[in-house]
Amino acid sequence: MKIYWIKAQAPRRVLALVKYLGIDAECIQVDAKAGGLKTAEYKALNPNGKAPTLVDGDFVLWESSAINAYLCIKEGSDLWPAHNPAEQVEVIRWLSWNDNHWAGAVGPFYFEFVVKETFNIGPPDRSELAAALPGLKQLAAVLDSHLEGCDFVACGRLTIADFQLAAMACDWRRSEMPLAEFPNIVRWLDGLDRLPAWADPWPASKSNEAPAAHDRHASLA
Ligand SMILES: N[C@@H](CCC(=O)N[C@@H](CS)C(=O)NCC(=O)O)C(=O)O
Repeated sequence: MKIYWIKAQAPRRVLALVKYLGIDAECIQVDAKAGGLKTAEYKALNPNGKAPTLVDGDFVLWESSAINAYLCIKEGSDLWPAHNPAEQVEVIRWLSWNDNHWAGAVGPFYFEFVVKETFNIGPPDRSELAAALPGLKQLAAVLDSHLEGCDFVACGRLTIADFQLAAMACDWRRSEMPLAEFPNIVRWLDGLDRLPAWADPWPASKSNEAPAAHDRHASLA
């Protein structure tokens, strides 16, 4: 099984799960700056020209949440509750909330402070963010109240929804997201950071990494 990745938030969700579950995958880093995501060969796998992409034999899959569900099904992990419909829709609810609301609210901050630096496209422009503040605070209030007394977003345990929602928000301090006033979100993100697979999901070298299962049973306690 191959996973194509770049050092960015969407592939991070998948690489964290690969490491957390100790999956024996060949993780291939694509050189995005050299145009590696836009070659005809790569776009034949992922027509979006984005990462991550999973290739498992003849099966090709893109979109980090779908890849993570696939990996959990394959590994028999309840981070995607394949056999529990009530839990499944709970996870889908938060994946959907992320893609339709939360990602759009944290994204502008993440772009100004993280993406621009990663791709060397200039300094952050804070004037772009003023208009995004009220929307982010409104959604953060929803998430913060949901996380009251909970360490995880769904099902009372770690699921792929946590990796999905945390992928940009985890950089809130660096990105100047106004999350300090939302203590349950801060507690949740700090808890995730104590998972070695989340804190450092990146394979050690450019390709052919098989991450160890050393923290498969890590807890957030
Ligand atoms: N919704 C997609 C997002 C994929 C995506 O936007 N990947 C970004 C990195 S976070 C990328 O490959 N960007 C490079 C580019 O667009 O050239 C997923 O969750 O997999």
